[in-house]
Amino acid sequence: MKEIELKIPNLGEAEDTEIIEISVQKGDILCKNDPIIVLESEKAAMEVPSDFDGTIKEIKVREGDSVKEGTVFAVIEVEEISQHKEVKQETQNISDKKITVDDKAQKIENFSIDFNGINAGPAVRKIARELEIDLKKIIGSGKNKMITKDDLKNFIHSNNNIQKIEYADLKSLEAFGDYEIENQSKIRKAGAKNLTQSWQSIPHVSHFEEADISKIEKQRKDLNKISSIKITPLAYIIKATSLALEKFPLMNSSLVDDGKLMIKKYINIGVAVNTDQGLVVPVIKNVNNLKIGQIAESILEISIKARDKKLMKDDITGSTFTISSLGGIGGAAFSPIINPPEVAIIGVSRAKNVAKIENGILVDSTILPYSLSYDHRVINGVDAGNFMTFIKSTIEKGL
Ligand code: CAO
Repeated sequence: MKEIELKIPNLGEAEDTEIIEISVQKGDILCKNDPIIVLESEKAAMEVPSDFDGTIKEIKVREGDSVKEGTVFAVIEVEEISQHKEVKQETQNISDKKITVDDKAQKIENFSIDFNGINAGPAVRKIARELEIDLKKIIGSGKNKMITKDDLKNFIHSNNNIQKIEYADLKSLEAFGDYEIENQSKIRKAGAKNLTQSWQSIPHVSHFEEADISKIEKQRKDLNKISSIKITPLAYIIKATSLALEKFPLMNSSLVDDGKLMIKKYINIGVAVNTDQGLVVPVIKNVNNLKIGQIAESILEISIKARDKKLMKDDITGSTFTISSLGGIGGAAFSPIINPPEVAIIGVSRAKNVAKIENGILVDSTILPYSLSYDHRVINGVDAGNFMTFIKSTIEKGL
């Protein structure tokens, strides 16, 4: 038998990752891919599974510990690898060593760049975290646009009005009755911070519209009779939105650097999914190439992954536009908050059955209310009106 140390894998966003659950204990017999711990970063919760069949000999971490790539979190006892495999492993190690020097140089070069493309050293990141400053807003003056301490200081001086999230004072509320205190998950806390920042820094306008979905409802119900997965109205809304984003690329853009407009030539739609840990926004990539059934499949897949804490970095990054649907729950209308660096978001409410007069005849119709919140620095009312009207006519024609 042989003991192997299990280490935290590359998480892409290794900073500030916390263990929220340890799923095994000493003596547990595991199969390869059985979950061992659950990590939570600011963007998602994810399971770290076992790479081996074996028995847990030791757990080296506790719930609540912060960890990063390489941290040893457990020791597992596995069957000795055969000699043939060891020789192969040795050869592999030698060839690995050949690339070590170059690899190290590469790592040093990339050390301060995270997956968001922010180039800053640990000290600058620490101060930024403490002061809740979004480093994405600072243009670095160092090599490879590295953000220096001076860049950070200058940003702080010129943004004296940065507002922090406001919290009520617990003491002042204690006198009025019994209560209990609940800790908030990292995802909820990060969500609160991002939403506050978005609301405070982007001039939001909301535009409301309704579409008659009677035609697509009939098609959807017919499809559901033969489809192995449930198709909801959301799949149609995502499809219509992707067509509208192709026609109105301004909606598929970001304000970057010192105010330039980056218009993206790919359409990746983030879908807000409600989970026990809070709201997460997994992304359906290149939606415009997908058919309704494939979109429905993707919605199902990402929501299962989100709720099972299986989302990886690639699942939650790269969205160009977001849709938040409360259609399964209820409500007449709402104005969603933009998910930066995007410039607009659609909110979908619950469809209702109404009697409508069509060519002088009273007909049963299903009407879907939906809304668009947009960044008024980039989009004006006419753009928003055209975009929403296009979605309406696309849906009403039938997809
Ligand atoms: N109007 C009427 N009915 C609707 C509807 C709409 N706009 N949208 C969905 N429905 C129906 C579905 O057809 C389904 O009906 P049946 O149970 O009869 O088949 C039911 O409502 C439940 O749908 P769903 O919510 O499971 O599926 P979805 O594809 O509409 O949504 C998902 C998937 C992942 C987006 C959703 O489950 C979710 O998490 N929504 C919450 C998102 C959220 O919190 N947004 C708020 C962010 S702002 O803080």
